Amino acid sequence: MTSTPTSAGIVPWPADLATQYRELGYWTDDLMVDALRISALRDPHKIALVDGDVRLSYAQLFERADALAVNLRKLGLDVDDRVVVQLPNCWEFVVLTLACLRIGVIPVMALPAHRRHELEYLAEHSEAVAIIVPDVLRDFDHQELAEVIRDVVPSVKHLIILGSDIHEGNVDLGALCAEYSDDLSTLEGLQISPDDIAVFLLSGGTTGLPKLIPRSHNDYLYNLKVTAAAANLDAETVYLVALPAGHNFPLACPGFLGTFLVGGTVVMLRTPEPRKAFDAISREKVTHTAAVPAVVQQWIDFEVAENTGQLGSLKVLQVGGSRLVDELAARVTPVLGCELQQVFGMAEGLINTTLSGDPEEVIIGTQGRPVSPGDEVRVVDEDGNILPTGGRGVLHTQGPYTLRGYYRAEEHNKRAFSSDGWYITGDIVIIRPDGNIVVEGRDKDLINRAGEKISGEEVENLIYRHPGIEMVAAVAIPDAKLGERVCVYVTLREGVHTTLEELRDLMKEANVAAYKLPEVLVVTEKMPLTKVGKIDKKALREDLARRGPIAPGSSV
Ligand code: OOB
Repeated sequence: MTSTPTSAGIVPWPADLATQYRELGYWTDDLMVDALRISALRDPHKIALVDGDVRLSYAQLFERADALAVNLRKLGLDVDDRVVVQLPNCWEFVVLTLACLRIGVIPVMALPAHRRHELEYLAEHSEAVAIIVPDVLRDFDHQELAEVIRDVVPSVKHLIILGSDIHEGNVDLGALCAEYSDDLSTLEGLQISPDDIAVFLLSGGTTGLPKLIPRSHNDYLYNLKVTAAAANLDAETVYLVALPAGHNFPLACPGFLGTFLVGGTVVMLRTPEPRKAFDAISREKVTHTAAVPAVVQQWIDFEVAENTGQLGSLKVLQVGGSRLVDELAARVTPVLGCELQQVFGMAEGLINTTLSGDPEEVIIGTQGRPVSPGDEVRVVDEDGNILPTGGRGVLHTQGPYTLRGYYRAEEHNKRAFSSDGWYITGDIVIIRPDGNIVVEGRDKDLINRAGEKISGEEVENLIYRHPGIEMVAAVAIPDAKLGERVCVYVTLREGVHTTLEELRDLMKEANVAAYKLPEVLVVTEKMPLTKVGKIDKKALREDLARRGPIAPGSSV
């Protein structure tokens, strides 16, 4: 691979695989935005993007993206600069993504719930030159937080704010999208290679803070193509973005970018809350959308209770992010009247899906199979042996759109990848003889709360700040609504007491995303330890199972 500006800290694909991916046509050496622009040129008057009353044709969408790109260049942003993006689902998010792709600026896709703890680290680790956030959202002052971060992270030069209350010295994102210029010369001749990084996604992260996942133009464009084909997207598709748009799933699997690739229409909605989502689906005649199992549960309950009949246009509901239990899977088509597509994916790359036309038993009982013939998967036992078909173990993968290493994470990469460079997913699976994968559990220190991934270690590090805590372990407690919640086990120093509230307050003071706060506390006399002296989380999970249901908010 040639040395490109982003190559520092990036692990490239081995040369032989890269050659193979090109020969097989997976990598086309196109830039993402050039591929997307073809849809715009095909039918410029077609509606590309809907956000409430805002309706943008393809021509208007790309005009705004160009305007923003020119204005970002004017601000001084250059190829390979990184910007931390934390925006709600809105048309500006889409315009910004396209503008960044156009000028080789790399968005770091933060999540709406992230707070100082996460954002400061992301800005620092990516050496971001700008932070792009709303002024105030859901009573939280994002602009103020961005100012705090700018003051402590030297690389951050610009705060670009969405909203009406923009402080002096900060830049108005709305104005940057609206100030057109006929002079697009600053967009010409930029040195962007298709092997360069197009976006940084965030890993769920099993150790401490989230890792940055570099996605190149070649790999991510291919990701769009294969997932769009697997979901049967075409120019008639109306795709609803209801999950946070910076997540790989609604962003690119196929998500809003995949919908543009085929010339469809994207509808942005700020929340998957059933009443709003159902109204949007019926108003815009949405055909495809993506949800996590916790949202599916809400939608099914809502439809059963209200009998809305609003989902007549919906053809495909993609469900992924965490395991969809078979009982819920079986209710999707009867209650919501659409096809179910299970999606077992990861921001790191590999996407598996069931396909339309699969037997019902496959759609309900499996998480599907890899979307690309270039995806390689294997199942490995505890001793590192590759198991024969049907064996239960950890899934390893490599392929044309699966990363070879996290960004600037040399030590972590040694553990997250096998010696031959395959990504160790940490998911415990069975691959059936027909190729479909069933996710049975996981072998990674992570809590999956309604699709949001929480690192056990990160929670523990924060709770260890409490001087009275002797030992702490964060584990998943099963939950009917969200799949899992965070439970912490603690042992205390002599004479110390603590409460769930106190530990939650401690984490709030550390300014972490609220979804990471523990919801159940178990105070115990003694932590179970493994032979090597580490806390035995398997024993803790068994202990939780023995205790039976514990309501969220409880201490026991
Ligand atoms: C998606 O991506 P991430 O990066 O937030 O999380 C990946 C992890 C997987 O390794 C697995 O542990 C879990 O989330 N997961 C599932 C699942 N889909 C994801 N576990 C069981 N069943 C499923 N269907 O979550 C993601 C990215 C792209 C598309 C869809 C989901």
